[in-house]
Amino acid sequence: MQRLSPWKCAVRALVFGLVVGITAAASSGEEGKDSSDKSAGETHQTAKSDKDILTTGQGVPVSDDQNTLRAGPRGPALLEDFHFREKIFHFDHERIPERVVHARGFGVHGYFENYKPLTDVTQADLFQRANEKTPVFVRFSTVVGSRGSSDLARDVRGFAVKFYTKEGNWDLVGNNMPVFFIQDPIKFPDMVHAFRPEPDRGFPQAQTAHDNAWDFISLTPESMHMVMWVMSDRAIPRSYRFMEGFGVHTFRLVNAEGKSTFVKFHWKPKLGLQSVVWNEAVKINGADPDFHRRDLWNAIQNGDFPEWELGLQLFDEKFADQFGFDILDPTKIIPEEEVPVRIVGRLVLDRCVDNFFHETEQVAFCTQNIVPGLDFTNDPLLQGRNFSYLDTQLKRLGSVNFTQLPINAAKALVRNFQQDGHMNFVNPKGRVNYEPNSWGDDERGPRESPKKGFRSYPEEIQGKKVRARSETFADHYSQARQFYLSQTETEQQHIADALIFELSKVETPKIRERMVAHLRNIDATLATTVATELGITQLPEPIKAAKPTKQLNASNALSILKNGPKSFAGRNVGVLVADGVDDGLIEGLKAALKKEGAAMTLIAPHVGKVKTKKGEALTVDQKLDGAPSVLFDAVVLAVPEDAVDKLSRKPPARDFIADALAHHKFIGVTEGGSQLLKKAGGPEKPDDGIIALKSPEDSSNFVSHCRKLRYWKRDLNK
Ligand code: HDE
Repeated sequence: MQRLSPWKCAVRALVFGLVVGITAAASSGEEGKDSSDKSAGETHQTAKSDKDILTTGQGVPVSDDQNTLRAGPRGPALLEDFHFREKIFHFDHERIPERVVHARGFGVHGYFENYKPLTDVTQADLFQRANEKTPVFVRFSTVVGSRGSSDLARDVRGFAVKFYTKEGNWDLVGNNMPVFFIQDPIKFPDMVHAFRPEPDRGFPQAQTAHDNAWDFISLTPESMHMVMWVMSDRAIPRSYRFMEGFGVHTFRLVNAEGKSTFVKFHWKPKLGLQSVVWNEAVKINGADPDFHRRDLWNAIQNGDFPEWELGLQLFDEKFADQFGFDILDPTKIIPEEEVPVRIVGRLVLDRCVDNFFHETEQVAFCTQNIVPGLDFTNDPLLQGRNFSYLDTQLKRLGSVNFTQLPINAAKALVRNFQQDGHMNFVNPKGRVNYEPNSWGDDERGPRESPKKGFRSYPEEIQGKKVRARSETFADHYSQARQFYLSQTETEQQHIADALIFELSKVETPKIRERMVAHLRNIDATLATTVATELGITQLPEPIKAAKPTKQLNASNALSILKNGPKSFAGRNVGVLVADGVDDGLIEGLKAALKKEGAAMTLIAPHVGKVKTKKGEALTVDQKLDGAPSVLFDAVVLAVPEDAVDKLSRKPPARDFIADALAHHKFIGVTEGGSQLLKKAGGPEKPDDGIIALKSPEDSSNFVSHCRKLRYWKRDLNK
């Protein structure tokens, strides 16, 4: 190849540049129109007016965003292509570190409405006036999986709420379970390491069904209560809209007189609680890994704004002193039967983000963000979190000025002498950047306010400096047993099944046995069931407990199924149709579901339209292959008789039915639907969860059955 001198190179580049430039200008088509008349046929979309001209980061108008600058159409790229270099440079730096836990999340906007003044217990501004609305941003999340993992992992869900109050931001960074695995924050890194993919192999992703997780758990007796929650259906919610939220720790409320009241925070979903079954969760993860975020997005876009009520469990020192467990221990609840939940307001989520990264990814929750009228307690976990969250945000967002990002910025006025640092967007005026100072009123800047400013509750503290855990934290089994015994039989079976599944994935026999040894301290039947299914013939001795298991009263509030919803609102029915579908039935179902506040999705062997019995064209929402029954709360087989034979030979149709049966769903059937059900392996004699739809009027009967959500009595062995 011919070598050129630098001078010749430059001239050549210039000439080529000119030639390319001229050719581009000559064939650039009409401004404001799309064209593909360039030599290689690529699409060029040009600006209609000055306002929509594409620019570089420096605001320089761009003439061609499809081609890099080269020495000749087939020649090497030119380094001087500042537009290309800037674009790629920016792209290369698009990612910020994902959260070390709770990486996968979904955030939305809304408001909190306070029902009545709570001046008796707190001076927090947002609770002072009836019906006052405070803007909020809420981020739901899973814990263990990475940002790209799937929504239906068996896991705790984060329920983090940022209240933009008039007296500053308050972050209530909670979970959908009221307890936690550990009692001391020093164990958090070990716990998370053990739960995350194993370090040598980098899997399994987003699950605890592996040796490291259960090794850690089985060596951590304090985690047993939380293990019962995580093995329960709470860990596989149907969607964010159907789960509770908890602040977990005991906090303090402080009123204007300085009186403190202990509080535990609860979020109660207005649509009621609902979970899926494990086999369903596994399949949803494949069919729609974004099931939870899509659900929330759809609900908000359709104007069905999900709501929760905020409840407070309020109690004083006297109660704390006589309660059977330490109120500072985050592995314990206070049963609602002992301290009732006082409902004080509602949370309404009514707006999706404009941009996922800017809002959901960049939101920075910190447990240390509290406002006057609230305070911490000495729950060790809470104290540890107060350090961790601020620290982690600096790592993720890269600057101490993350508080200035729109999603994190307080809506209250922010005035102080903090300055500079990476990416500071505040441009302060004047010469004063310290206090005290003796400058005049106009220049002196902000001053402290003993009256309005945040004051810590003056709790009396004394003690020796020790590394020790309080002996009042030592009962690790009583509430685990209470949780288990408070469940229905179906829910207890699910807990056993989950333990069996998870431990069956553990390769090391002694870890499995150690877990069974813990279960013996919780419930004898549970321990035996799990042991049998794991092939453990000789039950291990129970783990030596620091405190013996107490027999506590069952708490019905702990069961999902005992607190089933009163309505089917917010749910979705998958209706399988084919050419020749009955027009009246579809109308009947649509009306009945609309009245209930539920949705309907029409599914057919193909997308586009099907022809109804009356010859109308009915628009289909989903193709059968992409809409398995696991994505719906109940299903209807509305197929005409002449479609049965062909459909029954299609594997997706057979799976649709087999799964609906296996997951205890209510199934509405037309005559054709009933034949299809049998051909696909359904029971000869329909059970009470299979509802005949002989005429459109039967639709409301079907919907009233659906309110029970699942037909748990279905015997799957038949
Ligand atoms: Fe977190 N946790 N956590 N956690 N946590 C984080 O902060 C931590 C704990 C919770 O949507 C991190 O911003 C420690 C309990 C939620 O952005 C990190 C301990 C509860 C979210 C962190 C706990 C939670 C986080 C990672 C034990 C329920 C997601 C990224 C002492 C009450 C917030 C981040 C969001 C996130 C630390 C235990 C809830 C590393 C050290 C208990 C909902 O700071």
